[in-house]
Amino acid sequence: MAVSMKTTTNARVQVKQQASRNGRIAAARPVAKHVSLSARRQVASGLNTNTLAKANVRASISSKRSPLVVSASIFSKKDKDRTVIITGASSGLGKATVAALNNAGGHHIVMAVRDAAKAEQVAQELGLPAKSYSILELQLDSFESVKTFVRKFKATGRQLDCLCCNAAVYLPNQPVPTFTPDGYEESVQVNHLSHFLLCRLLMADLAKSKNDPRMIIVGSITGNTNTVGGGAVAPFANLGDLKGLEAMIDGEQKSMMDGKEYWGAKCYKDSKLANMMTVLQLHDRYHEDTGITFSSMYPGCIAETALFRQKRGWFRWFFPIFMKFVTGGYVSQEEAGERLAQVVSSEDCSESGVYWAWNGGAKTVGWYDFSMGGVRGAGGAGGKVFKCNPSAECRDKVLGDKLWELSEEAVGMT
Ligand code: NDP
Ligand code: PMR
Repeated sequence: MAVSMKTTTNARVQVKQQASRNGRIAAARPVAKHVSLSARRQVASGLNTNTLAKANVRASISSKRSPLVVSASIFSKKDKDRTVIITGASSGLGKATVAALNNAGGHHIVMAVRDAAKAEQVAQELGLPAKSYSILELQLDSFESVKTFVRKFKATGRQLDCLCCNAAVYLPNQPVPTFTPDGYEESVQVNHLSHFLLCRLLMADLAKSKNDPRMIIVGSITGNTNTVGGGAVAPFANLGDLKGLEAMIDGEQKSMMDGKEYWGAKCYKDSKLANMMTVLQLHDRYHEDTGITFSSMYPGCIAETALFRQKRGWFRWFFPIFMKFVTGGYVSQEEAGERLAQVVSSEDCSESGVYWAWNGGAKTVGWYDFSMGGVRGAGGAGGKVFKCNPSAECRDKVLGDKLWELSEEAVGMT
């Protein structure tokens, strides 16, 4: 059922509805994944009112070390508390960012998570004061869940000051793709499409903020092919002509946005490229009218997070060592959290349309300088924030427009 690029939106929607009616998507695509996802959903319980007792103990991240980059002083220009939504706040970079913002003070954090019970545990572990956070369920493999999340957030009456799209999945070790109930390959929807929808649905609210509104989508060096990390290690991020995404919208059994054969690692890198391209599009389309600061960032290689859960044991053991002592790209979770917190609220990162990275690393922790002066292998520990140059593909406006339009179609905004 090939439909050309010129197919009208209505025709495309009809094709997709027909495909769903035929049960083709549901029947042909693996269902096991969905069973476990829905089981997880039963645990998650929507808006958490923080009724659990406050833990007196400050967790390791907030107490064992003093803030390195983020200190209360960098937020001193803010006139009142900022409300920040962070997706994937229950693990890795998201969790460390919550800790850093809590350290700095002056933030109410909305933890947008797939597992509310896990997030509550994290909040307890970090010793978050009860009024400084709330927990809202967000299943990024479902557009309906994104819409419900937005409705529930709006119902809280809070003025949004920053949306931080951080959650992601990396599925390098599976022979076949997993598909969401909406019919998209999992990393395409979780990492890119659902965040795209979230950004669009919260744009008007964010634009009302008088407290330095910001919208962030976390990118990565591995989606940026003008770097050693992204341009020298296959597979390389590349969206081709987006025929695969177009086919997915038409209800076809495609898993890669470029339309090629499934390769889990490439799906992730492509999704990161899409994240960074989306930020440039958001900046071009909305910055002038809304005053919102749109940013992407590469936090460094946070080699010990659960992102690598599909990798084998030896890789998870060796990867941090390799990143520390060979490439110099390693950064601890704590420091990565401070970096993202910087993009959330620091004056250092108030320019819009920028892909931020941190200079340093190889010279300070490695035996060989892969960093090529900061740009190519950028992201090691101890660095200073700088504006990183996105790849030519990332800056390709024609491709960016096409990605934007197809993403709108995919999430049902046309
Ligand atoms: P983690 O796996 O620790 O965190 C990912 C988060 O996403 C988790 O909180 C997870 O929830 C959440 N998540 C996953 N699937 C869904 C879903 N379907 N619905 C809702 N939430 C979901 O990885 P990292 O902290 O390393 O990754 C965070 C960000 O940093 C990502 O955008 C990643 O691309 C980026 N990044 C990471 C690098 C690294 O070296 N680790 C390098 C460059 C960028 P749960 O807690 O329930 O598992
Ligand atoms: Mg990569 C400066 C060199 C550099 C940097 C900054 C990264 C970042 N990596 C670099 C180099 C290399 N890596 C080299 C030379 C190799 C070959 C040995 C290599 C391999 C490698 C693997 C197998 N690297 C990886 C993997 C993964 O599975 C990770 C991945 O691609 O996830 C998508 C990964 C990463 N390297 C990075 C970063 C940041 C990652 C983590 C993933 C991410 O982008 O979020």
